[in-house]
Parts: sequence; structure tokens; C-alpha cells
Amino acid sequence: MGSPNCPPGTDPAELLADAIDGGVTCFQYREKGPGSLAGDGMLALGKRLQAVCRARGVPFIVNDDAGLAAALGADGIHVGQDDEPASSIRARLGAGMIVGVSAHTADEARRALADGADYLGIGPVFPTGSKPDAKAPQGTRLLEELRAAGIAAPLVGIGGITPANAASVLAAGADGVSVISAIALAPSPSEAARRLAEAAARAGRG
Ligand code: 3NM
Repeated sequence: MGSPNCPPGTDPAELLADAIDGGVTCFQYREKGPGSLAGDGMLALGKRLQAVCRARGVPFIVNDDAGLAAALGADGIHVGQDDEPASSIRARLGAGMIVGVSAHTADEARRALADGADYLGIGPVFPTGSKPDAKAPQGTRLLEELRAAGIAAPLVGIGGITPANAASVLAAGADGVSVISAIALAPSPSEAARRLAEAAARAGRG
């Protein structure tokens, strides 16, 4: 999540604190899209969100921007297919860094794992309004395919996931679900997070 994902007038740090109190176990700072902050503003919001995560013992991961991740001393970085491979990011940012990679095909998934990714984001599972350049939704097919192929790495489903459909993503083999709008635009972010955490617990991944 980043500031453009939050309802107007909402403090992203308060929203994040509410969501973590509801059950979010990992946070990715993704400051992208129309109205997003840049430069010092992006860094300052990152510091505030990281402080919220630290106070609650939740890992803080930065999307795409290795310079920002290094400047903040983030716990991890998440990259897409057009970015630097996981191996060279880790070499640059340090062995202790969590490195996540988005994958949309089995080949991309295998390559990312061979490159040393710690986990994969698999999506979009369902249609999403949060990423204008998202690929076509693919349902849970790729999650199932990767598990059937014996891939045991941590997989996180992403794209259009809600408390109502999360169970199907977890049943397909995801270890967790990654969510923007179902939490950030919910009337109660903590309640939405609580329902997602319950779905994970019911699937044995709480
Ligand atoms: N990446 P929401 S889908 C950031 O498929 C992102 O790689 C995707 O937002 C991918 O939970 C997506 O609101 C947007 O659908 C997720």
C-alpha cells in the first residue's frame, strides 16, 4: 500500500496501524500511481510506515526501489519481472534482505527462485483496480500448477483478493494473500484484516 491507495483524508500510517492490529503479518510500501509521493515526501512516509511496522513486529518491505529500501534500512524488497534479478539485488543490499519477486508464469517463477527469491507474488488472481497495468486475471491456475510441480517456496496470491474469496486462493496452495484495496478501502481496515487472517487460520496458515 501507498498513499494513493488510501481514502482521501486518511493518514496511511493510521490505516496501516489499524490493519496490523486486525491481523496483517507483513507490509509492503508501494508508493505508485497518480498522486504518489516522490523524493523526500516518499522517504518521510516510508519512515512513518516503517515505524508503525517496527512497533508491531511486522516486516517492512519496499516495492521496486532498491535505493529507497537501502535508505530506509527495510527488511526486504519486492521486485517485478522488469527489475534487477533477485541475486544481484541481494548482492547489493545484503544477504539478510528478504527478496520477493512477482511472477505471472511458471517459467518466471522458476527463474526467480533459481535467482534466489525468498518468496513469489503470484497474480493477478482476480481483476484488480489497484494496478492499471496488471496482466489478465488468471484465477488460481498458476498457484495450483506450481504446487503440482513440487515447488515448495512461499507463494503469496495477489490481485482482487478479498475476505470472501481468500479461501480459494489459500486452497490452491498460496501461503498467504497480498491485499491492497480489500483492506485500504474497507470501512474498517482492521475488521477486513481480521477476516483475512481468519481465512488464513482456517486454511492452516494462520
Ligand atoms: N500486483 P488489490 S496485482 C500490486 O499481479 C499488484 O503482480 C499485482 O491490489 C500482480 O488487492 C496488484 O487492490 C494489485 O487488487 C493488488
